[in-house]
Amino acid sequence: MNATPFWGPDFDQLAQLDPQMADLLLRELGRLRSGLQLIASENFTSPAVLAALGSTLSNKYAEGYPGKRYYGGCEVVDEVERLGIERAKALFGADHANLQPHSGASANIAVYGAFLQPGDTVLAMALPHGGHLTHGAKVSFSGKWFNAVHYGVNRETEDIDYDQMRDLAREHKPKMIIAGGSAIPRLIDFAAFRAVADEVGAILMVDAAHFIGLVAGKAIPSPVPYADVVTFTTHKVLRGPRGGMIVCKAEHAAAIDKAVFPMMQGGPLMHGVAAKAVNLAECATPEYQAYARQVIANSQALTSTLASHGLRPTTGGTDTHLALLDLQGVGVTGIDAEQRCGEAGIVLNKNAIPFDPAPPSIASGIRVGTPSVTTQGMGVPEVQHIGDLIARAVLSTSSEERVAIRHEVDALVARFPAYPRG
Ligand code: DSN
Repeated sequence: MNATPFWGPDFDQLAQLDPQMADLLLRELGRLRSGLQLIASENFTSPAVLAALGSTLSNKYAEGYPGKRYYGGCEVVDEVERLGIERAKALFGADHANLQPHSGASANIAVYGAFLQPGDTVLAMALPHGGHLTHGAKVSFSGKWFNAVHYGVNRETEDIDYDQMRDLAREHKPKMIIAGGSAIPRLIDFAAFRAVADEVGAILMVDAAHFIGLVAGKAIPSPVPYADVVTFTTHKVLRGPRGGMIVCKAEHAAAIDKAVFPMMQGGPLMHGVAAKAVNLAECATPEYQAYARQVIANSQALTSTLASHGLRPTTGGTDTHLALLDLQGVGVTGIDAEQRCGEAGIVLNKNAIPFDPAPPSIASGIRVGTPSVTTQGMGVPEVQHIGDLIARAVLSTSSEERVAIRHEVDALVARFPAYPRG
């Protein structure tokens, strides 16, 4: 076995103690290195973040918050968490930050817990139009325990239907309005959401999971000045460890902290909190800002190339790291496109498009994103090439064609390796 560690010498110990697991970790590293990773919500986090994740902070129970813990021995992790909180407040210009949510869904659950009672009304974007499960989908706690009302996109523009959102808010008087989702290629008008929330007396929550990295890199406008509370995951464009975070206005700080712990979670994952803090320092650099701008330039170039091959971008394009492509014009389903691309070494996901006639398990679209390939150092010429490869794979009719594309993918990623060998 070729044990090539990138996160520290402990890999050799793992390889000795548990070769079976070590082999699986190396296989996954090999998978990341060998294909094109275009899932819009994924990225390659740094060795420094991985080092914090693999640290002995994993051992520590630290229920509570810095200076107010339920366990002894928290003097070091108190400093870790304080450092992370200060970095988050500075990076996002926020009054308050909570780094403890284990995930984006946990962060969202905490916000419901902080502001709502079961049965209260929430207004959010419909999942089939680009929303999220935790925004009131029937199968989620949010749809089971709360009265969720949904706005969608305008049929013509395919962008958020702000008129519908306002009209539904006036009609249903939600206690909370949620902006954000998982497949929204365009910038969101936070001022419009704020105006409606103020008009009906609702809390405004922005779920910024997908685009917070672009905000951190100052490449797009921030929701923080407009929202009562902003939730996000830390592992998408932001490029941190897998996890969640909340920033909010000072007046909501106590309610948010109490909702994360003890209402929704127990002990924080302090290795994850440390890794989030490391990532926040990385995001405060000019290099990260250049990265965020390049993610968008790459996304726009990729989208234009795909459009030139007949893969239609919904809303006509993208302002962000992701695009949603309608494949109906080329007569291929989302699931077939995902499988064909997978065979060609291109990892992406099928995705419902607004007003999709196909069920979500089949879908009429695919979603592509550029966070990972941009981390690898690829620029516009490379993503234009990737656009050609995706189109060829989607339109391919034989395994032989897809094997030939796979060879071109191999050649491209060999020039831009993920986790380069030292
Ligand atoms: N699963 C994430 C995504 O892919 O967008 C959202 O939670």
